[in-house]
Amino acid sequence: MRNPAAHWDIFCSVIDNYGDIGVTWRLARQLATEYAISVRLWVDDLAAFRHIYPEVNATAATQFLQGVEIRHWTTPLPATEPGSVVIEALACNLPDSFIHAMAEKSPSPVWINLEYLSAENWVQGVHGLPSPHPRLPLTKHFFMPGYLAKTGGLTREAQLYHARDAFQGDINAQSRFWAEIGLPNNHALHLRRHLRISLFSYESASLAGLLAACSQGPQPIDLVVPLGKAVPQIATWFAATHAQAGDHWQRGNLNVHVLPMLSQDDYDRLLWACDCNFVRGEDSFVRAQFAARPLIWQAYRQEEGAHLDKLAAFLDLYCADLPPAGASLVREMWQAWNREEDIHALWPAWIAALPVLSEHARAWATHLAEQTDLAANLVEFSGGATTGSETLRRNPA
Ligand code: TRH
Repeated sequence: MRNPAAHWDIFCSVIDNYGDIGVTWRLARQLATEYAISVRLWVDDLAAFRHIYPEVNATAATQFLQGVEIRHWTTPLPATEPGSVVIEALACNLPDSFIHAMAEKSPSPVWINLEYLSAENWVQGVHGLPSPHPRLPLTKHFFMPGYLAKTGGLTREAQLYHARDAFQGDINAQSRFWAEIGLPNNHALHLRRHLRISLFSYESASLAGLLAACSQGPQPIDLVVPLGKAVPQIATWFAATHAQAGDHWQRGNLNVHVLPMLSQDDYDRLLWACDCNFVRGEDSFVRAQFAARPLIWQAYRQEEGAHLDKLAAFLDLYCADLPPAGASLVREMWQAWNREEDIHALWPAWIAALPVLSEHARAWATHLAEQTDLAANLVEFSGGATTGSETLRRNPA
């Protein structure tokens, strides 16, 4: 039963890539599905949104998908009554007209500044801090996603681990999935002892070393690559003149399969189905952690190497419970990948360590599930978004 009185606005400005819309779309869906909140998601770039959710109409001013009202964030913004909670996601800066409408509302909306994810310690000191508006009777609150106790947690739907375990335990479901995306199914896979690895990365000087190591390795590898920034570089390595979804290239023991970008839910299935996942940025990184599979993360490059601080902070958390040999291998591999160094020499040790890394990845995913998720923390922080009528509570979904 939808709670019409509890109405939230989420604003997303697509900077570049897909993380901004990836993070906000996932959160909006969860709030609508699990808390019956009436969510209005404002997005300035609907064309980018379509890449991760093809059902989006890139020209519609308003559309309703998966229980979320999606509004095209145009400038000027049409006059709109703000919701009881307003989430300004990933430093997108709300339109002034909307802020003034918020100031006229009584009671004032709960104004949340949802920041980018970091494992760094300082995040705990900022989470929840108020930031009063200099002129208007409004206060914005910092809300920091994170892995640590005093943070807002991570977006994790209630049924995610159940769906993951059902899929990972069902070889027929996996075979159907591989067939749907145009790859040989599992039975053939097991006969050929192929490793399946997904790759979602930025351009990188490390890519050539990875491809060479896979090609020269002793085990056949299917490298599954959704269309994106790495594909042109991979095509060049194969001396292919062009690259498009459906292309397959092979050299030595390396088979590369180029896919279209998948829906977020199909991309989850790809992460669950593979033996190892290269991911990037924020949202694919979190989803790969939930997938309970070994992963290699490429942080989104930032000025003065700030992304390397984020990398180091996460490695401290992730490697804490790894056996020393595994911990140093993960640190070496991730740092080399983020510094765009050659990882050719590290690759055989990485492949040999997959059983240990897989066990750790599952333990890490289990650990993450002990943390209250971001949506639950947002609802609780917003006073359950009570609107005098009822406090929101999670649907069993
Ligand atoms: O696309 P990104 O590099 O986005 C980045 C990061 O979020 C970074 O933190 C931010 O500062 C920058 O944008 C502005 O990586 P990310 O975060 O993994 O987002 C990708 C989204 O695309 C994620 O929601 C997963 C989704 N996706 C699909 O839905 N289908 C696919 O096939 C693939 C490969 C990704």
